[in-house]
Amino acid sequence: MTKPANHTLTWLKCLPETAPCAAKTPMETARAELDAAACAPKVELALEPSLGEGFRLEPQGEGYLLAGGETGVLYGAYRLLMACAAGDALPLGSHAPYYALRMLNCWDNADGTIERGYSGRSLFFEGGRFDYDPDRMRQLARMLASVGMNVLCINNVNVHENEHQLIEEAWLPQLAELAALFRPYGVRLMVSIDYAHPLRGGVPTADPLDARVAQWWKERADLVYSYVPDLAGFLVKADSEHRPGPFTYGRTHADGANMLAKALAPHGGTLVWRCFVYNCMQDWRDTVTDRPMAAYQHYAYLDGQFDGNVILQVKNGPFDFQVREPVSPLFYAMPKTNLALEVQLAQEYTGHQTDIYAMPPMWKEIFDDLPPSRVMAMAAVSNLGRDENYTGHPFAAVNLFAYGMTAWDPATDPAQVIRLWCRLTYSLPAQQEDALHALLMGSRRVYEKYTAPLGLCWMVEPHTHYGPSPMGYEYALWGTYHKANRDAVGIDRTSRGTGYAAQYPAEMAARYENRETCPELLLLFFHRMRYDDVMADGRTLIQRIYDDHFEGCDEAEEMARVLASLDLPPQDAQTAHERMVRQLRNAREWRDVTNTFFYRLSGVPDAKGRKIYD
Ligand code: GCV
Repeated sequence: MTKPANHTLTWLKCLPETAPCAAKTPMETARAELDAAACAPKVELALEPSLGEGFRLEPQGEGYLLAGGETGVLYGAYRLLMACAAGDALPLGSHAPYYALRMLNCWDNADGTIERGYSGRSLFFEGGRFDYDPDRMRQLARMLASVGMNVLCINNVNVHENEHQLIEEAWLPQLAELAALFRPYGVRLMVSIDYAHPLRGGVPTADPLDARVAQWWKERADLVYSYVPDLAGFLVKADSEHRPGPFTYGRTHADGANMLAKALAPHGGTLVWRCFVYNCMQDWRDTVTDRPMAAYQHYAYLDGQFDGNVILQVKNGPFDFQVREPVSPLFYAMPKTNLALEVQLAQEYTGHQTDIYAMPPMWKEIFDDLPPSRVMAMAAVSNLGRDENYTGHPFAAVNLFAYGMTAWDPATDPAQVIRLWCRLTYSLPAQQEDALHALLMGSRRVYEKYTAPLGLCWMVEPHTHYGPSPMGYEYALWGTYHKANRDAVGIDRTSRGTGYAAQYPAEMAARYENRETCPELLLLFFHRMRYDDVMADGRTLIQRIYDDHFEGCDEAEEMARVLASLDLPPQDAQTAHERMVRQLRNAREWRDVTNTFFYRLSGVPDAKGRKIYD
């Protein structure tokens, strides 16, 4: 394969340019990183297995003692080096990750494409086979370990023909080679599997309660683990968007997940089962089915029925990674089940890594509503690809960085983590660093303002999900409707409507039910409102929609001015500027299409007399 001339290092600029390649264990990697770093103080390492993934840093003589389990020491070394580079206080004291599994899910296909990928082709595959640059893999492993990620799922949850081979004899030696590159960084691989794989292996059914199916998976797991003994486990998308699953056999998802989990259990593997299950063939005339209710309906009643090594992976919101959604009600409904929170770094609905969209403030809102203790693991859909800078837009790396830090500690402050990324990535004068920081902190809200209003969702260009299309999903099969007419817009999801709000605990349900207490930015998620309904600040809904769209677009233009004032490295500056031109085009298109759409329906002019096309 062709190697890019130079692998831009984003926040790894704070480390020596080359990743250690001779180290065999995380402890050896930690030693090599510390020895190679110019700025590192004298550090003695001590292995204390009882600390596991945690570490303790304390002064010792003229230097420091860094004690930890194998990977704990490595995490400690990275935190220490990052603190040195940023000029921050060293992370003295004891530290341990909040979640045991901190996963990155790549949606990479063996043909080299990436589903919803916006930073080039796959880092792992090309032309229907493995194809990677080992140096780049080490750099990637280092990126993940430096912020505490410990599981990398390398293939798409939509498993196609070729990817079946990942757990077949032909590819297992190569999977083992790849795993060996990540092992010294404490990163374990995971693979997405096809629930119906036994059908290809001569078993006439994939019924989870059929002994032949369970036996097939047991033998398959034994085989896979003979090559990769520390594989983290399998990731499964079943009965979702045309993927096969237990429903075909009249079985529940507990039946399916537990059968697979039993095959993994002897090897210490985890079965991660996604809960993104809904009817993607809905008739828009059907007014009873309300898509956000689906996950709860499919899973809540199964609480307590899953094996100990099953984790149900739930998207943060009940729809699908929209700009603003409430937290999925499933998180409150399954106290006896292991749950993982799934977020999406790939900017599928949030600007394709063209528009700037820093996610930490959004994740903070999720954790404000969802106590971190409700979940036991975190997963993020990757935004990585073969582009030289890994993430397409150089600023999109902030999301990868912050995700790792947040999965390590959900109390991570968005402002601080964004500040740290800015500082480690760019050595900007203080004023410019402040400007970049403010730009990133505000970027999500800007994007939100110029796209669909107040939690309405889905006014995007179908399939690509970039750019406005107010009617794009209105008569489609996906269960994503806003039902705008000349008087009103939105679906009533209260007890007077679909009843979705009742899936939440009583206090939250009551908050959402009532228009006065419903968070303003979610009003159109929960309520159908008339354009002349008056908002808390006295504006009508229609005026609020117009104002947000004009403001969002103006703010994007201000972002462009700020960007132009920053002394970024030439390559990053060029990429960011090119993308900003497209972001501005996008913002204007969203503003005009959305405002015109509502103006044509409502006939209400803008109270401030700004240009709305008719
Ligand atoms: C991997 C959405 C995306 C799909 C994705 C799916 C999922 O529907 O558009 O590309 O498929 O989510 O999360 O499984």
